[in-house]
Amino acid sequence: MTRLTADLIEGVPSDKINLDSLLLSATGRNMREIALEAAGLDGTGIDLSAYTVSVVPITSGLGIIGGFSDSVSAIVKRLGMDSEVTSNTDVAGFSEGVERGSDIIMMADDKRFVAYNTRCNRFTDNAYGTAMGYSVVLHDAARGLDGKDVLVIGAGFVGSHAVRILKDMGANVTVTDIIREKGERLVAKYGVKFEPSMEKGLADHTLVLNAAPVIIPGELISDGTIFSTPGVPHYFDSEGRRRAKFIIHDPLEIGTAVMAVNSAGFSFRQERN
Ligand code: 2YJ
Repeated sequence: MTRLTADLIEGVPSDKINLDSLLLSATGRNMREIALEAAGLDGTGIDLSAYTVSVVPITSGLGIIGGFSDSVSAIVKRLGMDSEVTSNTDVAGFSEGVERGSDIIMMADDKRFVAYNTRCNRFTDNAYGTAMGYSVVLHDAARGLDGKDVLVIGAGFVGSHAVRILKDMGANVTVTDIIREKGERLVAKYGVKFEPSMEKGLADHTLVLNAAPVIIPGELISDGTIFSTPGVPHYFDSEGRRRAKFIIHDPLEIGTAVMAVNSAGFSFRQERN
């Protein structure tokens, strides 16, 4: 999994890219609506302001990423939740969040980024949130995926979740990965297609979820392609930007928002039943 850097996320707390306007122009829905849809909470009337979140800075491994916890907290606040970064780090920070009575504790080390729901002892993670969020974005931007051909680039954690989610949405999924065995595992598991050549995959598709750390030369992109692209590094040249209909990417927010709302959904459903 690619490690984020302080410069990648520096614009997140101030919402420099204005994610809502990007999402609204591509999908007709804003971040909050996409996250509710991704969490299966559309139309339930869930009150996100009833949830409190603690974000715990984690020093293990390569350590704190400047601005990471503040970015996560800002994203969660934009959804309407109450959020604070704990003053302690690591285990002391987790304890602080629990003692404060927070409903959700969010924290990331170099391997996992999780949201833990203290009301029902369940957690959800960022790979799933990212795959679900970007799949919903592609679904909405394409005005539905049933029977449509979708290319997933990358068969890692996010790509594997995305393959399953997009298939469940009714798409005809083709996956490509530079490691053939990874792609073929998904073929065996989900009955999707494998395309060894990313170039050919891109030539044959106008709906693409890119979950790989790959920079795609514009000349490979088919005119009118919708890219839902969590992959970092994120770069499209001017030819790629000209050919693509939409390129939807942000460094942290879509995955984080979906995992926070997923986590709220655990206790919302439990308490409603
Ligand atoms: O608390 C901190 O500041 C750090 N321990 C954060 C570490 C963030 N983790 C990563 O960048 C991981 N590679 C996973 C991030 C997944 C985002 N899609």
